[in-house]
Amino acid sequence: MLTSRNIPRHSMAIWLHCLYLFGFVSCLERQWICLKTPPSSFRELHTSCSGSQCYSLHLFSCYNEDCCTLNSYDGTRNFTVFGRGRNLSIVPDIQINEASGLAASRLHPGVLYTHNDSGDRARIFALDSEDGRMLAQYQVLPADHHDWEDMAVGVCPSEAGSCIYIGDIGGNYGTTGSVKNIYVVKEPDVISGDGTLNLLAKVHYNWNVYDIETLMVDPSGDVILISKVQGGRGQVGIIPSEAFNTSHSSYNITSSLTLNIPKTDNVDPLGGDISPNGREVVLRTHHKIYYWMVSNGEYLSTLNNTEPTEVPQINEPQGEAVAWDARGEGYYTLSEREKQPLYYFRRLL
Ligand SMILES: *[C@@H]1O[C@H](CO)[C@@H](O)[C@H](O)[C@H]1NC(C)=O
Ligand SMILES: *[C@@H]1O[C@H](CO)[C@@H](O)[C@H](O)[C@H]1NC(C)=O
Ligand SMILES: *[C@@H]1O[C@H](CO)[C@@H](O)[C@H](O)[C@H]1NC(C)=O
Ligand SMILES: *[C@@H]1O[C@H](CO)[C@@H](O)[C@H](O)[C@H]1NC(C)=O
Ligand SMILES: *[C@@H]1O[C@H](CO)[C@@H](O)[C@H](O)[C@H]1NC(C)=O
Ligand SMILES: CC(=O)N[C@H]1CO[C@H](CO)[C@@H](O)[C@@H]1O
Repeated sequence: MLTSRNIPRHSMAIWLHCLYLFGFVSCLERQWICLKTPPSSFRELHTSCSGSQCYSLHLFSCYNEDCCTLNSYDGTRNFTVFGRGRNLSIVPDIQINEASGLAASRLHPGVLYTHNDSGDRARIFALDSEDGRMLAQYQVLPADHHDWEDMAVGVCPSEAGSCIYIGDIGGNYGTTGSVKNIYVVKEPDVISGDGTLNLLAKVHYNWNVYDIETLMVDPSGDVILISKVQGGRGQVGIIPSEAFNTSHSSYNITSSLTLNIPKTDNVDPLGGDISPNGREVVLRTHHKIYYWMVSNGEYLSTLNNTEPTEVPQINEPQGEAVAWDARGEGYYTLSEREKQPLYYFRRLL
């Protein structure tokens, strides 16, 4: 909302076509105008009203506005400017009490998928991204759930369509580390009730790392895994899309590169996601979210030799999940434990 609660940060002017009702502002048309000189604070420059509809020119700093998106901009775009996170809602269903992965549907606008950490059955949940409500749950068949730690949505490996990739990749599997399986199912046609998703492909990978909590899928269907290590500088490995060619494929990851993030005080990273257009990566550790811009699909080398930009995050009790929205305009985070808030960080420029 356009209130003085907006913390001044980025200078711009905005034309709004707004409806003022009972003290709330709802903005219909919006157009950004870039300014050369920063305004000192939020200021309403001009407003003209007819009935309950108003057009106003505001000078303000867009930090956490709720109702306005970018329509045009003068060219010098900084992709790494995201708003302070917004608590969209808590996820009310108590079955979702250890959400360790999160991914946005590419088929069903406004739907997010999640799953519990180790201890649950082989199932995923579909959530409403606006109010966190559980819309449906799906059993994945045949599949086991030892320690599912991340999921991603991307192109299917062998056929057209949008698929969900689920990683049984965590280190909570007995004394031997992870079971090292990746399951692929097609996105459900319908989001409702209790359903089943049949396995489209499964890869068992061999890789000499113990624990993984980050699984990402790029636009070609290649799967990128990052191991979780003390200090956070895990290994980045890749399983090519072609490896998902039978229901019991196996693949050996024989080379990997070291993740380039500032050293953390924990065992990191905890989750990541590639944007739908493949050009951006977000990755979370215990206390930070990092962002990379990636060109030409060079994920491994970029994650190895480019320093990331830190982007906003909100401390969560046990946050492991991060996911781009289906249009790549922002990212969500969700924490483990019951009734956690779903946060959304929207790109501002
Ligand atoms: C883009 O924005 C980020 C975050 O605000 C900032 O750290 C970075 O320096 C900016 N880059 C450019 C080129 O202005
Ligand atoms: C998030 O918002 C919900 C209401 O939608 C509220 O119940 C909850 O307390 C909020 N949580 C935090 C941590 O702000
Ligand atoms: C499946 O892909 C793997 C890895 O690319 C390859 O070695 C294997 O020959 C393929 N199998 C089939 C049946 O295509
Ligand atoms: C993969 O590694 C296993 C041992 O971990 C080995 O038995 C197998 O031959 C390897 N497969 C390929 C294609 O290199
Ligand atoms: C890139 O990976 C290599 C090989 O693992 C490693 O030696 C190097 O330190 C990494 N570079 C960075 C900046 O992390
Ligand atoms: C309802 C349910 O099965 N929830 C599970 C979600 O995952 C956590 C984490 O391991 C389990 O403890 C819950 O039982």
